[in-house]
Amino acid sequence: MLKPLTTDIEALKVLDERLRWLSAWTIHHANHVRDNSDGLKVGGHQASCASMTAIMAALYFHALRPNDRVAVKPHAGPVLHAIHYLLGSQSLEALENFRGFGGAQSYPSRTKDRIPVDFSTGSVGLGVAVTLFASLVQDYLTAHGWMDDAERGRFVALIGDAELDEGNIYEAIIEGAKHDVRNLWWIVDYNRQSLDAISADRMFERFDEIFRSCGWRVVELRYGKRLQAALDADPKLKSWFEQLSNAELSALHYQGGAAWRTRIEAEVGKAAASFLNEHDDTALARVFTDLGGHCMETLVEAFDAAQDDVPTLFIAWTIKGFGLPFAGHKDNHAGLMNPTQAAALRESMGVREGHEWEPLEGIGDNARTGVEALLDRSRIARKKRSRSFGQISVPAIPAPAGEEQSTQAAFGRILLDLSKAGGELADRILTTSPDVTVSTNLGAWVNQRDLFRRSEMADVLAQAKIASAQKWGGGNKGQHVELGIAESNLFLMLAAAGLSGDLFGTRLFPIGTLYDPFIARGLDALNYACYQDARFLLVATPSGITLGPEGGAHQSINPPLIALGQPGLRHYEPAFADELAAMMEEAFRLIDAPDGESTYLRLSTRSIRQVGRADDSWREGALAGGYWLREPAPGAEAAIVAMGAVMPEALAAWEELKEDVPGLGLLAITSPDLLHRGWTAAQAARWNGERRPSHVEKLLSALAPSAGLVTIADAAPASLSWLGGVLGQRVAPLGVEKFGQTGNLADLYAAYRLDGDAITESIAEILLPFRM
Ligand SMILES: Cc1ncc(C[n+]2csc(CCOP(=O)(O)OP(=O)(O)O)c2C)c(N)n1
Ligand SMILES: [Mg+2]
Repeated sequence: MLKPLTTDIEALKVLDERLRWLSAWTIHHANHVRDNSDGLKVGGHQASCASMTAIMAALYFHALRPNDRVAVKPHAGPVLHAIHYLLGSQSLEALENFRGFGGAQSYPSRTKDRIPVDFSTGSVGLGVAVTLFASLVQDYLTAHGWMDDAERGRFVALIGDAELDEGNIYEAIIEGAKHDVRNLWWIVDYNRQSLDAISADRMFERFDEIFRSCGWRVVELRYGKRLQAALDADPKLKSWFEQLSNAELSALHYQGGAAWRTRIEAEVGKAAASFLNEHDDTALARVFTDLGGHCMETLVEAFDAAQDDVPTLFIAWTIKGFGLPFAGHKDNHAGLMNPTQAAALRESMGVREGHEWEPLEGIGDNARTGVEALLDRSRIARKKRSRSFGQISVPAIPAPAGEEQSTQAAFGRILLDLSKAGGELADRILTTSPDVTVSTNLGAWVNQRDLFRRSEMADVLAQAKIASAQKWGGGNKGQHVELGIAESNLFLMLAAAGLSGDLFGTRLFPIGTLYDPFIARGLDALNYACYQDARFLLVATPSGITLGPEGGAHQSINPPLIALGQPGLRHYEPAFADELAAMMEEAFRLIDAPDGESTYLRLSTRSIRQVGRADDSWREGALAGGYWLREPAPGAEAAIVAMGAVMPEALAAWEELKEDVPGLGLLAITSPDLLHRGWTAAQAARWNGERRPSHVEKLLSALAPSAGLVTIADAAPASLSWLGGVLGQRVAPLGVEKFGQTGNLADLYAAYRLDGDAITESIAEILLPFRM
């Protein structure tokens, strides 16, 4: 690597200041200049931006290479926008509309911002950890021959120090150590302040130890060059400085030079006399604010020195609000400069009033040439990378044969068949599971396709001739990433693998499995994956109280409701193996389609008798959310509406009641999520004059307007009870509302009213008004 010229360092310093100005001004403009019609506070984080501008200038205008990807600390979003504004890839209009509708987003967004954003951020901790899994995906793609070494990059996370309290970071680095992850730079903006308060003292020593023990190199950038020189020259001053608590440091940074002088005079005394004589108050403040994260020479040196692929944690000491009037103040997290303070900052930066947005306004000719040259040379991507879809043609997926099957077993069988048949889709599938590979029926697939490991892994037990159904060998062609039990890691892995087409140009078909109740364990990471439009297939099994003897701690009740409210994730809940095959085919198609999404399959271990099919007419309805498994007579007064594993009870009840309740229908629901979406979309379309009934409206209009529906699902009854609202039909909802207990299915279904008796009683109740 070429040593940076002195002029580059000077130019980087100018850019640091410019980023501080532009980020502060963008936020100020949104809060104090732009019209505010509703009186809501617009907000933004000037202090959080100011503490990172030197780090980001050194990174974006010096250290980053074209293939590097960055997750930016959410509240430093305006700095990222300012960088792209200086590079010509962000528009003035978007900055003027920061936090406004269609403007630059408050927190960097892959999908909504017009600039290239590698990873969306917002929920702290997740943006950090996802870079680790993205690096693992890069290793996977390289090992599988889909990526050249020359295309490989480094994964950088810019982290707030309080973000280090998020547990998901540690779950990730533990997993990373197992997989020998590399090419990671995590840079902590160690300003020792969080949102509420000043951080706990000396916590960073703990962080230091934790990271080192996971195989990371830790580089502490505590002092800038000037501060280092001053402290080296005066050991007493140094030991005094180093024992200051985080709170004392913050207070002194806020109070400034005179306060430093008073404290030093009182506490170091004569030993520091010559140092104090040589520095007036302004110079004192300048020396003590020269922390590593604000010193360009220190940053550039540290980045240049870390050229191998060892994962590296940089702890860069900074001051929150550096260079702004509330620097170091403990309440500055959401602090905004007032117009007088903003004008003073503008003047100190040499920016004329009315010229606030001019990128290089007030930068003198000498410096300007160097700055322009550096901007020209910046190697980061200026344009959004195009997304890559439609790479694979998804083959028809046949249903596994078998009179009696569970959807979970059918899932394992379908994957095994796919693997045996071979082909492009099978080769692009990456499976992953947090220690439930075997119990979610991925075992046969793994036996065929092996574990992914960067170095060959022998199946020691097989070599020792110990009989086992699981053959767990692995190597760099393996396709299964086995994770430890940390569901948050599963979703971050799915997020990273689900973005492989966008990040690396090669789309993978990631499949993650876990037990349905533990979706809640990683829910924010799942939401995070969907927010970035990562594409994957999530298979959750077993589910509901149908897992019987496993008991209440493993029974899931509300995931269908979670899915109903989760954008970017389509819920399917099949009852039969042929439905499942159709849904998996659709899920693969959706992974690779521009207007696609991710899919969540809620499966069961209950083996049930499969239904005979006269033809394929059920298929379209099953993929749209539901179909009549037993057609109602036109204008029928009642229907049983059932989803998933309780279909045998619904079918049996239908047989029993069909004589007494003429025309009784049985509606199989395969996706309340899709039905609900279709319903609201049709309503919205009607406002635009388009009259097209939704699938659910068409299904239910086969019944009388006054018909009664008995809904039943092994889930919260609200998953289906809303169906009554579509056409105003009455509903008797059956489902699970209390934590379950252990038991066999007959006992459990009777206790929780999921059996035939409950359906019969509910039908009677719902028809009663007409019988009276
Ligand atoms: C999961 C989550 N919890 C809470 C928040 C609200 N929040 C935003 S920033 C922040 C703390 C910021 O402190 P730090 O990480 O040190 O960043 P700084 O602004 O000091 O650079 C909090 C609690 C969030 N964005 N995400
Ligand atoms: Mg902080």
